[in-house]
Amino acid sequence: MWAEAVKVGLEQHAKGDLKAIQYGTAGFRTDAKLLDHVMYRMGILAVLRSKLKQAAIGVMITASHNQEKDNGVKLVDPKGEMLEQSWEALATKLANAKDDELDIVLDEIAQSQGIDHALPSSVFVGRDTRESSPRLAQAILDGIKAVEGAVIDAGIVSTPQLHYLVVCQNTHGQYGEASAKGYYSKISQAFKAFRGSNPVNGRYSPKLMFDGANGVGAQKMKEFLTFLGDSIQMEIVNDGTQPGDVLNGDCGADFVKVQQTSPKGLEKTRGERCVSVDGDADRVMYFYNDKESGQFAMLDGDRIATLVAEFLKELLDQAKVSLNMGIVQTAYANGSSTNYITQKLNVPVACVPTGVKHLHHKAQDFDIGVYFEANGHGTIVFSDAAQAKIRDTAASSNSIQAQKLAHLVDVINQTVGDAISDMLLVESILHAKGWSIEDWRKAYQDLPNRQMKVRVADRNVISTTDAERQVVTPKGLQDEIDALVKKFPQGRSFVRPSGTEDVVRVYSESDTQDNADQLAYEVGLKVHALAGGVGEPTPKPK
Ligand code: 16G
Ligand code: MG
Repeated sequence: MWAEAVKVGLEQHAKGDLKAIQYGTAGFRTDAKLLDHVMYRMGILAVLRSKLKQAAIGVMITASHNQEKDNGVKLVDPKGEMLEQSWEALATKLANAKDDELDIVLDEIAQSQGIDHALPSSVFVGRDTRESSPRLAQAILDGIKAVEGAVIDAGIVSTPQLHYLVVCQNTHGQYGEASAKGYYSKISQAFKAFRGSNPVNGRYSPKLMFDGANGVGAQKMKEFLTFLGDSIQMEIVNDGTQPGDVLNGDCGADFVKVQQTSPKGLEKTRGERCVSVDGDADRVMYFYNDKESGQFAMLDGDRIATLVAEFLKELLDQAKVSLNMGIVQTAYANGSSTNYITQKLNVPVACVPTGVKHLHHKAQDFDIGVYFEANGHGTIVFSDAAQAKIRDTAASSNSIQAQKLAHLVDVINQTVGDAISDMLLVESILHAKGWSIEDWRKAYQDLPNRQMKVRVADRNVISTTDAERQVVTPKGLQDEIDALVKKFPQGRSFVRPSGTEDVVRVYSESDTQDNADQLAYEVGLKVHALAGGVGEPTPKPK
């Protein structure tokens, strides 16, 4: 049956002799010019997955914080999770099948998975604002159509909105209404109910600056504001409407995090609370420039995790609701944040490999799992029992704290990290505490750190263990790193192959910025020497 079904689409969306591509941490991601056939095939695969799961599946077209010329695609599983790992391999196999063998590979997948073609399917397709996205969305729709799948074209949405739609659909509206309006209404109502009528409290002011990375986040934030009314006063910059605006160009959450500096348009702010989101609005970064000195200060995913966990803990205690809570981080979490969590908050903390799927999965071990990557991706997941307990307590007691908790649960997009929902969560907490952004930052002092890339011939020669904190191969590299780390006060460093770019990443922290830079540099040299470095090593820090 496949040969006939895919015939028309194959002519239009041929792979030809394009080179192989791999389903990585966040799906397929590369130059948009190389993705047409991949999209067509992922449309087909999404239909198969939907038939297998008898549930709606999501397909999101985005390359997140990558440059405008790139694009990508990721599949969203029925409960909003990232595509199951065993299917990543099937996706890779299907994407790389020769054109004239596509029908055979499809047949193999369908057979091995026991897929019943007679069953119905439903696929939500969303896309970001990239110029290539409409064309690539069409290739996906063609794939879905080829195998007679049912499609819901969500148009331009943020990645977290697409996850939300899938979950709403699959819970038959229990999680919320499966529409953009449903998303805005649910979150904004909960936000307003939590906050009450006065948008000002103590040193908290509802004014903030929003950097939309010239992407979908800016568009969606504007739509959101019509629901939020005057509960927030926001100025949006980098909204993608001005000539010369470039997606993620010197702006956005990734730029702010990696460069440790203000994005375009917000360099001159003084004291204002600023927020950056990334190209598909699933990461958020807070920052400000000091009122007097102009010094830049950033509050990243680690800060959000500690703020949220501490606040939830207080509310749970006050509401006398007993639930276990844990925080999930990756090796990129600043050492100071981990110390703060274990020593001050007394909350269990787990470390997992980079990538949302690992964090999300681990967070489900707790009644309340707070997970954040330092890069600003994260959310909070509540078990069904935890939600029921919070709602029952809110309904049956006069505890204002329990009611507040119930509202907060609805501010949070539990389906995946969501920059805008996370931002509203942070705003809720700062408001409740009457805190300025400086107050928030006082909790602990970040250790200076540095991230760096090293180009190597094959990044897969590096393998790691212990949640990426230890190198296994190449042999000897870990001993070298250990020896270097010992030379630096409060030194820590690890290296890992990137899942999204053809590089090895180096991370270091130490007592001063100079030391962190020097440690990263020296570790980078070792990687270059022992792992097949290409070109010149990174120059010595100034
Ligand atoms: C992807 C991941 C993100 C991770 C990043 C690391 C998802 C949806 N996204 O963007 O969680 O932090 O990759 O990139 O899993 P790297 O492997 O290139 O360092
Ligand atoms: Mg993103």
